[in-house]
Amino acid sequence: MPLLVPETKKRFPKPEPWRLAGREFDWGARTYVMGILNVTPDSFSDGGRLDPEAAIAHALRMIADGADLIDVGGESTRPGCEGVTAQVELERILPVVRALADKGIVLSVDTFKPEVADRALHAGAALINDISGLRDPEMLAVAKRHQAPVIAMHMQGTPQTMQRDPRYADVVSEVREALEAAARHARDMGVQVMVDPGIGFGKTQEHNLALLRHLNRLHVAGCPMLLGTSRKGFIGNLLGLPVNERVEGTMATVALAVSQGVDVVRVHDVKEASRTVRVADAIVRGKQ
Ligand code: HH2
Repeated sequence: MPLLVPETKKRFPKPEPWRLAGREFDWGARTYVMGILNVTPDSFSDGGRLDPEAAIAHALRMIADGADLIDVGGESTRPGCEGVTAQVELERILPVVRALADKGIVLSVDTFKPEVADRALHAGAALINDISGLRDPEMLAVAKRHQAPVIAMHMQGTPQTMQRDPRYADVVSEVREALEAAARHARDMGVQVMVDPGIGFGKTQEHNLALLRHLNRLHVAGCPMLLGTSRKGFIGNLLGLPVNERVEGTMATVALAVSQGVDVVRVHDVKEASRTVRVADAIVRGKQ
């Protein structure tokens, strides 16, 4: 039986595999699961884990549940949130990054501040997750210095301004063009890049659904793609449910992401996502 290869992926060669903290990520072979570790008092669904010991324990649980890598964040980016200084962000994440990197866990650091990325990479993180889509040119310089890849996420505006009146003539084409530009920019600097359409960042309900419907059209040649839908507001809007009851809605998006060739899913509910991905990969990629 022929493998069901997502349409857009057929047009592109498989991205080259990446090596992160000694582990190979063979894009296209299967879907990888990124567990979310927010070391913040105010993240929208899992804030309140400021104690390093509790954060480390939670990360280890996610690894045991099947996470391939952990995304450590020290600043909430939920719409309208107050920012924190680099110093505060570093105090929150560095002890956690050091402890988890010592255990050989592959870590990304969720920050748009080059100084925070630099210190976290020194402490053992393997890649940068920049929700501002590489807006600060210093971020690529940091990545290049450490030979670390970056995740370039799409966002109009900033977390403080993004929810006000987002406008797109054609959201899918505009997000794809922005991702292509960010990827070109990173590659010109010699930095590996993963793209992410930035679900929920400066987008309306309709924008989010259109992007999810057309993930196939958002691939950028040679770049793996990450998707972050976990427990987000658009699921709550559809189901009328609070953040702690959005796991089934999240898993619907995870399965559909696999069918459209997404390479990494960023989730809070790792056990459920690992199981969903294994079944979806077996169907879509013939991977058992
Ligand atoms: N979403 C959030 C944060 N970082 N990074 C990428 N690459 N893609 C995403 O979709 C994404 C992200 C928001 O979710 P969360 O971390 O759960 O909440 P908060 O920003 O409030 O800490």
